[in-house]
Amino acid sequence: MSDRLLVVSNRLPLTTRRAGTEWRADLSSGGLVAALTPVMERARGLWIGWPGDAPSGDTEGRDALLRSWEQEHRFVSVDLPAKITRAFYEGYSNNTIWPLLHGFPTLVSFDRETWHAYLDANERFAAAVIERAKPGDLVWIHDYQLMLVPSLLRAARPDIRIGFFLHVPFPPAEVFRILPQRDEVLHGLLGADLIGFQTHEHLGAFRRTLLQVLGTESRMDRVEVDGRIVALEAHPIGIVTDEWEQLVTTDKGVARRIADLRDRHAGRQLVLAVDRLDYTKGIPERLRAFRHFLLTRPEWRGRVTMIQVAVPSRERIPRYVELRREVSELVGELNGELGTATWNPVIYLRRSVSRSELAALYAAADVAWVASLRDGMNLVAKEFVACQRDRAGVLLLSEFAGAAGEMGEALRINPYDEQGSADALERALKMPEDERRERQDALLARVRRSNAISWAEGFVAQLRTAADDRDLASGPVGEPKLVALRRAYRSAKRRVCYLDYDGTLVPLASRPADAVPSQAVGEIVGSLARKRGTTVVIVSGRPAVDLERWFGHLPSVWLAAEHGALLREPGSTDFQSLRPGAGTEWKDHVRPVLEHFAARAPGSTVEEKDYALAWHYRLVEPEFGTWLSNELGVTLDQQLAGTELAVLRGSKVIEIRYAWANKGEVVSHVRSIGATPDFELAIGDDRTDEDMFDRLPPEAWTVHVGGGQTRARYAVPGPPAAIALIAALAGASSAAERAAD
Ligand code: GDG
Repeated sequence: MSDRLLVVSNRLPLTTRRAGTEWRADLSSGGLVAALTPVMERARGLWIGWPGDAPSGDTEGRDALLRSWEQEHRFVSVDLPAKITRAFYEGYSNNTIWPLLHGFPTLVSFDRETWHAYLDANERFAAAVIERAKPGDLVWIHDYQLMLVPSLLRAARPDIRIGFFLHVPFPPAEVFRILPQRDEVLHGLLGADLIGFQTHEHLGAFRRTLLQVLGTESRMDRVEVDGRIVALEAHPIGIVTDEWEQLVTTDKGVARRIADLRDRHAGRQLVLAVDRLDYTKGIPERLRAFRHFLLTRPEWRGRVTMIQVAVPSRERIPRYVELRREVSELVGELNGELGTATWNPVIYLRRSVSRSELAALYAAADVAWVASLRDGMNLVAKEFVACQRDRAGVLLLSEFAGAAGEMGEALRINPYDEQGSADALERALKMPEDERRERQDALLARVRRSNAISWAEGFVAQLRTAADDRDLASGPVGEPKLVALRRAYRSAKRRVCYLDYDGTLVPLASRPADAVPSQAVGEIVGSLARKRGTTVVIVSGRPAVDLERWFGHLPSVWLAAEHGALLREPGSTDFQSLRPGAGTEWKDHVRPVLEHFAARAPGSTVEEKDYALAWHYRLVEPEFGTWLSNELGVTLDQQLAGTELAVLRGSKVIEIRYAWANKGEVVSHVRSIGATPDFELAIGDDRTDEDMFDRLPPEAWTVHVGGGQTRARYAVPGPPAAIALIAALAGASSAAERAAD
């Protein structure tokens, strides 16, 4: 098995250009290149991406150049025909997905043609990987331009390991769902073994979107799709801290520039802003806040200068052209209005500066001001901290940048709040040195520790683990061997059998009232319960009255109703709450919501239990029912956030109950009483039964009933097989034959 790393990103870190009759290529030195180079070298990696131009006319020289880059630098070029490049890059990627993921729905353009170009380009990237990948290779796909590549690779090459990292934010579900191709894009991502996000907030938004759009439930760190586990992770990117620190400490040119900047601005504090010219970065908002600062605090005029570096970006998209004009106007007005013959409030550099110049600016500034309206991470914040080293400038950081989650010692601002931002700026400019130093030391230590190298190595290590574990929970689980099961049962002294009811002892029925146990089933469970040394626990979501009616007469059985909210011990005639004192007043708030949904969906009903409420929609037209159940689930999730209650999505039912009322708790409770059993069996058919399987030790006989995903060790096809299995233990063969009829 190969273990190489194939990095896939929209842009290769090189740019080709024609110089006279020759072709040349320049290597770009971004943070991603520096972060990935060490892991790429160790893993004998390849970098696959677009070189940034379109082949036209005589391409021989260019082809030869690209081939040589592939051999020397292991950069593989994916060529995109000119006719799709624009629609793919400026169209769907930057005019649809970018504003969508940054939460600017009004800027999202919807266009079938650009979607087709996106699909086409993603197929080309995937094809380049498919052609070169060897079995076992790790493929790491970067960012929003390539969200379909994971599933395209999964379909063609299940033998490789696929990771995806989203550098930009993931928006709230309400925003993402406006995308006409929302299902395709989500399924595209879910082809990966690992999906990484910058922050837990983005990860949480992705999970809520899966639920709301696809009806797919997930856990904090994983989602199960088509018999696989897709690992989910918040994995914030860092910078190559050493490089920046070295630039400011050892590079003579940088030292000269720093001295020069300080000299020229002697007697003034410098406030630095560095951004791509993008509407997500809050450039106009910051300029307006700076104006407000100078207008309301005239004593600062002449004593503080803002340097704004704005790198032009995506200039063929009208919104960016408009922004460029807006920023120029704002700067012009501000300087015209408040500047003097010897001082300009803003120095505006609308171009890219060299890395050394940037490092000098970071080092010379007193304050860096990050005003992003939305930002995946924001590396500028981290680069400033690295370059300041022991100088201890102050960072103003937008709470909407991913970096805010990690950089608690910065002064947090809401960039939409002019006055709040101006107050924070004044605080920064006046901050005493010991406070600045304390904040800077903590920030620097963290920026050094969570750096780009550890980020890249961590992601790759996580991808290896995720891919190794992806099939653990799935794979065809076989039926248990009855002979072995019986032998284990007989040789044990203390046995506990946990039996689910609906879908296990009786087939699922359209109306719960119709799912009554046959006499034969009653006999089988009865004879198992009467066996010496055997404890039977009926664990069901049903209300207590149902279990009481059907199994109440049996000796030595535990009855666990409402998923364990209510328990009846053997020998007792009363059900007790698993958590005495749990209230039920919440039902008065939730019931009207369920009734509202029941009124909208003919055929659906509300069921009231002692400690739970449920909305059943088995009889509702399937598509409408599923859609409505997603709506209800999301509404309730929001309403119940922070309470002890949980929303459970079952088979054609949404149930609200206490989070502690789950079948896993029943297992723990029964196991906490008496000696540890030497034989344990649990049989169940739905998601709630997985909690039992999880809580039992690995050697327990866990049996899933029916098809689909499970964490049980075994599976049987349906209730008749489940009953046959129980009968085999109970020695109730004649009843079993009747039950099968
Ligand atoms: C995306 C996400 C996420 C800027 N001006 C110059 C220059 N830069 C460099 C900076 C920094 C980078 O560009 C900008 O990175 P950001 O993180 O601030 O923002 P995006 O470009 O939008 O990046 C973002 C990032 O991906 C990584 O995951 O943090 O949230 O939007 O490194 O130094 N570099 C040079 N001259 C300049 O004038 N040489």
